[in-house]
Amino acid sequence: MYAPPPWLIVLGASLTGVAVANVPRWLALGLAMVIAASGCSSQGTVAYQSAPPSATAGSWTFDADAPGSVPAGAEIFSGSWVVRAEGDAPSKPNALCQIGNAEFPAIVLGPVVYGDVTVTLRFKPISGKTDQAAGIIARVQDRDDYYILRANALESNVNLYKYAGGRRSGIKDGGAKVAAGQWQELRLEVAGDRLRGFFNGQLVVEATDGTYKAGRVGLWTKADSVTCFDDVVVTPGSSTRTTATPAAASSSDDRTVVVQLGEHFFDPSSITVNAGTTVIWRNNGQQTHDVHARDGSFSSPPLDPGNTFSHTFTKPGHYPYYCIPHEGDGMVGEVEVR
Ligand SMILES: [Cu+2]
Repeated sequence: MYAPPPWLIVLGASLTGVAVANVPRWLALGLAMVIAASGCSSQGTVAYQSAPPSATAGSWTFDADAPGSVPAGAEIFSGSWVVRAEGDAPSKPNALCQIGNAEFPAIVLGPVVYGDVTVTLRFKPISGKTDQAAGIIARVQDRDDYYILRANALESNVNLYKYAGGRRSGIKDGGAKVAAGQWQELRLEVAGDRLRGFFNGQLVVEATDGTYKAGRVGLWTKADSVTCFDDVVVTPGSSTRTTATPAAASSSDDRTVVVQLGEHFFDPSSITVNAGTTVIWRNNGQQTHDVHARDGSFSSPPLDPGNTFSHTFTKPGHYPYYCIPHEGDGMVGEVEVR
C-alpha cells in the first residue's frame, strides 16, 4: 500500500482537506492543471477582439514635446525612451529615442485600439554592440502580447515576430540592407490575419498569423540598441497611403523632396532625385487633389487642403503622374529617379 511522505500529507491536508489516501491522485490532477495553464499563457493574452469604429489616424513628430520628456499619452513598457533634439531628424528638431538597455525596450504611443492598421515611420539605428534594432509593434494587448516588425542594422534583415506571454517567437524573416547611422523608412501593415513589412517602400516580409485581432501601436528596440524614431504615421485600415504629415513635408532632409499642389499644378512639376529619396506631395491649394502614377506604382487618396502623401522611390526610372480631377487642366508631373 502507498504511504505518502509526511510533507505531502501536510500539503494535501492543508490545501484540500481530502483524505490522505487521495493525495497522490489530487496531486497528479493538480500538476496536470498547472501544465495546461502554463501552456495556455504561452499562446498570449488576447484583450481586444475588435477596434471601435472611432479609431482615427494619428501622427507623431515629437517636435512639440519637451526634450527630456516622454510624449503625452505614451506608455513605456520597457527601456529608456526620451524625446531629444536630433540634428538630422527628418522633421526637426526632435525625435523619440531609446537610449537604455533592456531585453526588449518597448513603448506604446497612445490609447487608441486599431484593428487593421498601417504604421509608417522613419528610424535611425545609432549604436549598440549586441543589437541595432528598430521596430514597430501593433495589435498590442499588454506589455507581454503583440506583433513586432523590426529592422536590424547588424543582421541586415527585417523580420516579423509574435510576442506572447512575454516570449518572442519568429513568424518570418526578410532580407534588407539596413544601415546604421541613417534615417530609413519602416512600415507595418496589418490587415485581417495578414502582416506585411516594408523597408524604404519595398515589401520585404509577408506572413499570416491570427493570434491578435486588434490592439494599440508603438515602438520597439532590442538590448543595447540606441535608436531614434521620427514621423510616425498611424492610419486605420490596410492602405499603403500616408496622409496628414505636415511636419514631414517641411523637412529639409536631402533624402526628402517636397512637391506642392495648387490650382491646378504640381510645383515643381518635374524633379530628378536619387534612388531612396522620399517625395512628399503637399496640398497647399484650396481644392481636393490627388497623385497617381501612370504605371500604378503609387496612388494617393483624395488629399484635402493641408494633407500630404509620400512615396519612396527605390528603383531608377521615369515616373510620370497626374491628378485625376485636373489632368485635363494640365495638372501633371514627373519624377526622374537616377
Ligand atoms: Cu487636382
